[in-house]
Amino acid sequence: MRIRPSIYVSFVFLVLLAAGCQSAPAPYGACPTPAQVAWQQMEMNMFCHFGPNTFTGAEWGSGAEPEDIFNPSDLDCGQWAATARAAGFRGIIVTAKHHDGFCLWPSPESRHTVAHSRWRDGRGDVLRELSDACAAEGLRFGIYISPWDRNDPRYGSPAYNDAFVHTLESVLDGRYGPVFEQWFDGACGEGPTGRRQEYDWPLFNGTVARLQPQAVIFSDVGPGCRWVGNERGHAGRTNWSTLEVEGFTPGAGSPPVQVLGEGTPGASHWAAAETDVSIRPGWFWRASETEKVKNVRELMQIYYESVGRNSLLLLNVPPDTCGRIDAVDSLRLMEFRAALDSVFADDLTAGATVSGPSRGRGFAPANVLGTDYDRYWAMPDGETAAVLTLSLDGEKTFNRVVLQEYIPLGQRISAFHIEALTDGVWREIARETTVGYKRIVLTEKVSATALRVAVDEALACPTLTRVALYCDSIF
Ligand code: FUL
Repeated sequence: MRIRPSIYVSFVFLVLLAAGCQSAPAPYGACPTPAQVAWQQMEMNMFCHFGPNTFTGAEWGSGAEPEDIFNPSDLDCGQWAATARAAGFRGIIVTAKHHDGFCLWPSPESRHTVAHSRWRDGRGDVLRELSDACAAEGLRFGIYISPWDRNDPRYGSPAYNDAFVHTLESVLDGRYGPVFEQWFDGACGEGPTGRRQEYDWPLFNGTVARLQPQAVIFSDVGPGCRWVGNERGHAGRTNWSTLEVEGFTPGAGSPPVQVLGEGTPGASHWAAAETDVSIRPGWFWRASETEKVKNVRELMQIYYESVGRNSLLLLNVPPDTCGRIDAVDSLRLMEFRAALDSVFADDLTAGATVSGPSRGRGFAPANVLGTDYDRYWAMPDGETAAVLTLSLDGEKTFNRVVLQEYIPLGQRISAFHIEALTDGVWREIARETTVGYKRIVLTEKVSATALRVAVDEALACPTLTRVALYCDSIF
């Protein structure tokens, strides 16, 4: 006997209903692609500014530097990658070509490259060594290529856009393996002819998408992820991963920096914020700035205000003239790692129980405990406020509350507050707006036996995949 599909669907629905199982909420608004979710889960990556500026001390090279100026005495990309991995970074992005136009690989499109330098008799290739080193350390490999080029004589004419595509092709065609992020700087200054370029962004983005479809493309306005709007290391306290991009372009045509820092609620495009900041005052290594390497307190603050505010952190740690990460920077990174490990060692929700409303079986409040990202709590459709109560396993002292939404279904929560139960009295300890992939709420030190997480407003029924409590006694 053939069962009609509609009867079959109704039957399955009735069985699920009888079992009390609910379906997942429908995705809300703009949602991240699986590649964007995987990118956000990296949380911290290392940025490496390296090139002629490392040897001249300039921040923006003129493009007229002789190729021979690039001559690292002891390039050791294995040391960059080992340092990055030990510090807890998940990937490295290198300035393959900065504004001076010098290419760290033998680009066939240019004469201003490692192949025309005396370094390793013109046979060196930083991208080859770094991509191999990243693969060996289990790190993902990313590329910064500046469209602004102060060396290329074609810059300022339509021919440059085609040349730039060939430049991209010679890096992204797979010869250096998979690239997880393509970083496009919005800067658009004058080239050697004194002219500015009209960038063909659809052509550039299309080239990356064609050659490395999984790569997340960074620019002021995405399409993969967006600039956070400052280089000081903090995202907006309110931070939506959605952004209105209609009518905007990278660079001079980008949205105001405050919008970049906060995103746009309910907008039609997903472009989460990336916070790029340097461990040193400048982007490139300089002996004179070694004493100004940021201290652990500053790095922790940057962490809380980037990763802890629904942003990815891209921390620049520039290699020196030897071609190695400076020992001072490396030591600081290890101290930073040790601090993170000590703060986040013990989740004080261990042994807690959670009560509250939910969508039903499969989406229970208890799903906010534990680290399985794909098990989450959710409310029924149309219900946009709810309170979860955590009964802690005895009295716990904490000052960091970590919340995480299940972003594959979109970012939803727009207002929440937290209360703590101390000596039988409930007291509000935080009132904030967005959560997103990860929110670390900084509170005063609280000793409590129970916690209420109240979602006050959401754009659609809220989800939470994690509530965790920690005590930071250092900062
Ligand atoms: C900026 C550039 O002008 C800086 O030199 C640096 O590369 C920074 C990450 O982006 O736009």
